[in-house]
Amino acid sequence: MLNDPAFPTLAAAAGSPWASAFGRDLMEAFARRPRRIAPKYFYDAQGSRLFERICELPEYYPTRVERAILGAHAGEMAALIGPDAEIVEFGAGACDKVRLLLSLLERPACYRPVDICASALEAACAQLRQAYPTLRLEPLVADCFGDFEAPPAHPQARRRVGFFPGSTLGNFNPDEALAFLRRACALLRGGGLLLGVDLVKDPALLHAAYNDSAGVTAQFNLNLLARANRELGTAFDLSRFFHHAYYNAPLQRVEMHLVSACRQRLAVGGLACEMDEGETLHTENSYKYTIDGLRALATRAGFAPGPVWTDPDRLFSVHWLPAPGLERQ
Ligand code: AVI
Repeated sequence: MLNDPAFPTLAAAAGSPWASAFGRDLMEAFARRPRRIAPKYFYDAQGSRLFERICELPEYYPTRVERAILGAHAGEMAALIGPDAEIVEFGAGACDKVRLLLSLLERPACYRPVDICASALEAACAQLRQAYPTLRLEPLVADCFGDFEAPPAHPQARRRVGFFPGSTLGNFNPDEALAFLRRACALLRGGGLLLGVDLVKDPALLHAAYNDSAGVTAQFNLNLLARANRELGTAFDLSRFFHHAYYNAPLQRVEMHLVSACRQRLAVGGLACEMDEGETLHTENSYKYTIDGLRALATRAGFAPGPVWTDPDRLFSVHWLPAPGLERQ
């Protein structure tokens, strides 16, 4: 699109903030209809803080329930991970759930948290260093969901194990989820993946989780425009947009949108455009899986289906997915 002669004004000069990935993707989002942008742009420092607050909300059950599952079964999980493992956490954020495992692992070779947000990763690693002074910590600032080049396996590691909690897999569409799992399977050959995935459930519970009464999810969603104002110099008037989240049952996903409260003219980089009243910028999908559906997807990606743990209400699931291949001696 950016090279499309029909949109000559979309090109941004090198060095301009509009030449950044966020700048280019935001321009592209407004240049076509329906308007949508990838949810990874929620996570600047402010968005990461808001997401941490979401995780503590009473309505947002995934964090609480996944934590309870990990806490109840960490011993079994650590035994499956085995000794001398390199742990790679995808989209590690605050690196807090891994703590439930770390102290139970046998001689972990190293812990490699990967996250796109440098400030969140730095803060998390400073705390981890205090709590686990002997742990070899090798953080990596990278978009592990894009063209992620994994560093070579740690020389002392017998196997590499992925940790991907929080149902972030649900933020990919099914093709992206399959592609991510295929890449992870190749990266983790001889080891495995410990994966947390949110389950299909009563839509009322989903609605409450993404429309919390304190309005934090709304702030998180609107932060995307606030971030554009900060980083790209746009002049989005946040009072002219509102948060909308609903469960799209046929597609098994919660959709988040920013809805234009009125007809408005917008300048997005070199692009002048309009948004009609009620028109939306689609900011996130959060797919929900059945246990069988997730196992079928993981199997297509090359993993073997392993044990699955869930809570008594079957709200959330954690899967151990072995990645076939030889482990190092
Ligand atoms: C990070 N991700 C799994 C969250 C989710 O539930 O899809 C992001 C989120 N969006 C709104 N609330 C939380």
